[in-house]
Amino acid sequence: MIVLKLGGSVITDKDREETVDGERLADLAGAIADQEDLVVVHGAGSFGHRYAAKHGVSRTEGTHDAAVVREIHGSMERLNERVLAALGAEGVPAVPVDPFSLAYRMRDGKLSLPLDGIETALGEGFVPVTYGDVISQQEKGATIISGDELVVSLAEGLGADRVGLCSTVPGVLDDADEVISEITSYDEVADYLGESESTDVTGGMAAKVRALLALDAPASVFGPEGIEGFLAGEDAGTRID
Ligand code: IP8
Repeated sequence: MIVLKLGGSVITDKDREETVDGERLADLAGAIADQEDLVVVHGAGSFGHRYAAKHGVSRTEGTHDAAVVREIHGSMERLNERVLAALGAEGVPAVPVDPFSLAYRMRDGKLSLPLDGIETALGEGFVPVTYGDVISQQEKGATIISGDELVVSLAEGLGADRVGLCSTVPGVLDDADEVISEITSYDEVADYLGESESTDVTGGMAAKVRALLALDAPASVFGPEGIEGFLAGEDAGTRID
């Protein structure tokens, strides 16, 4: 099976509050249309991040304010609805998976993500669609979970064959802005990986590469133009293995 993340910056206009890039999302949904045995994860883009940043909530800084939790989660639900609608319009049997109701963090930050429901949905032919969100954490109230963390946890727990991250860039770039075709260790690329420029409470490319290197399954980071090739099993963007 495949775990595919649609980056928040890919499907939204990251600089305009709660704005979906409808054309881009429809194109991606079209590319996904015939894919079976797939879990989709999407990021927040101009939806969740700004509320999390406004209230100082991150992966490590929690909140006990329920109104803040509702604000962040509500924003992500609105984006999820748009993603589900776009996928549904292309005939993808997409169904929502709400991280706040499903997952929690233990006091040391470790994630608990039960997978029985997702596995059952997959077995019944659905395409579960989940997203970066806010979740409860022991002794911290609620903290942010990034889509990337979900990708890693889902890929490990579901025994994914392949993992794809559809990003705004065509792959991981070197200092001449060329796509690096393959990464096998973090040291190879440490010098090239900067931090994300827009409001992003969950870390940029460096964090993604580290997390993907730790996976058993091969992962690819590619731009929207690479999604069809990736789903067809071809090389796309940067392979991280
Ligand atoms: O865009 C972040 O998910 P990401 C989720 O995948 C929130 O990093 C709510 C900020």
